[in-house]
Amino acid sequence: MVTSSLTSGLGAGVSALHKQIKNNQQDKLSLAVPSIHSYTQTHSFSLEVKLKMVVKVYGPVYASPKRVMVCLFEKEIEFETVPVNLLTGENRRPEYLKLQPFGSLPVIQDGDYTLFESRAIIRYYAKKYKSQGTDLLGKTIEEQGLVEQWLEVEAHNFNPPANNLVLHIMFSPSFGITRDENLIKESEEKLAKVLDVYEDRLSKSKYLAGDFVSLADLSHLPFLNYLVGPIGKEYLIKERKHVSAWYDEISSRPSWKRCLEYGFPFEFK
Ligand SMILES: N[C@@H](CCC(=O)N[C@@H](CS)C(=O)NCC(=O)O)C(=O)O
Repeated sequence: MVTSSLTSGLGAGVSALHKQIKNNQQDKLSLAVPSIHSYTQTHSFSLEVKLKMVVKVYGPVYASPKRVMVCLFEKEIEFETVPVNLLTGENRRPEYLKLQPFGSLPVIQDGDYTLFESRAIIRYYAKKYKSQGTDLLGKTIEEQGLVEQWLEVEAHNFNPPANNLVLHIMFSPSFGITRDENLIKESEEKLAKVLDVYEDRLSKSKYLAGDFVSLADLSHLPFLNYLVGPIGKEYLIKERKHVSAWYDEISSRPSWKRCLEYGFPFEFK
């Protein structure tokens, strides 16, 4: 989206720019704008042109992009989404691989700044807009350390078994993966042990890093949502009182409800 405001006389170049802005209401790439999120240029003759670049998030129906989107909503960062269909291999096309050379979702584009890896993206925006929207990083260095600790736990302890369950129960037919019952059983056992640690932690604090919601909590939402929904593992959450209360709390945030409106790769109840 491009916005402009003019307050006085125009030079020829500026007039041309204004005309171009009017012709490019949606910031098409033909408009030579600076590569930053939001830009305000004030000219000596009181002309103010505001050019606003909207963040693009690729693949909004999938889980890892939703990890990014929930944080963007919390940070009140405007974004638009670009559909990418994993099931038809759109993520293997050369244009997509230029943005994300491993072919995974998500990737974001912010002007000409491109970033992939969902947790790198959420850390980037939580730092860049620390004082805008919800502070998701913690106030003190100690709080920030705990946010980082639990974000790492999500990535390395929670996500691998949860991801195996999702892949083998939900996606195996569409991705041509042979459903591996042993892996499903083993992953569920691993995940149950991880959730026992969470139960203990959440009996002592409302959220993972303390009494404030953070990146660490929100980062769990996409795969928790699959577990309680299409994967049929809701009992893993519900049978743990504190984990259950935590899930209810974070999944009822308006930011997450807005993510759900973008839909899923498959229809499910
Ligand atoms: N570590 C990556 C993992 C992303 C990921 O696994 N994305 C899935 C969608 S939720 C995907 O793109 N899978 C297809 C593929 O990697 O080829 C991140 O967090 O961004």
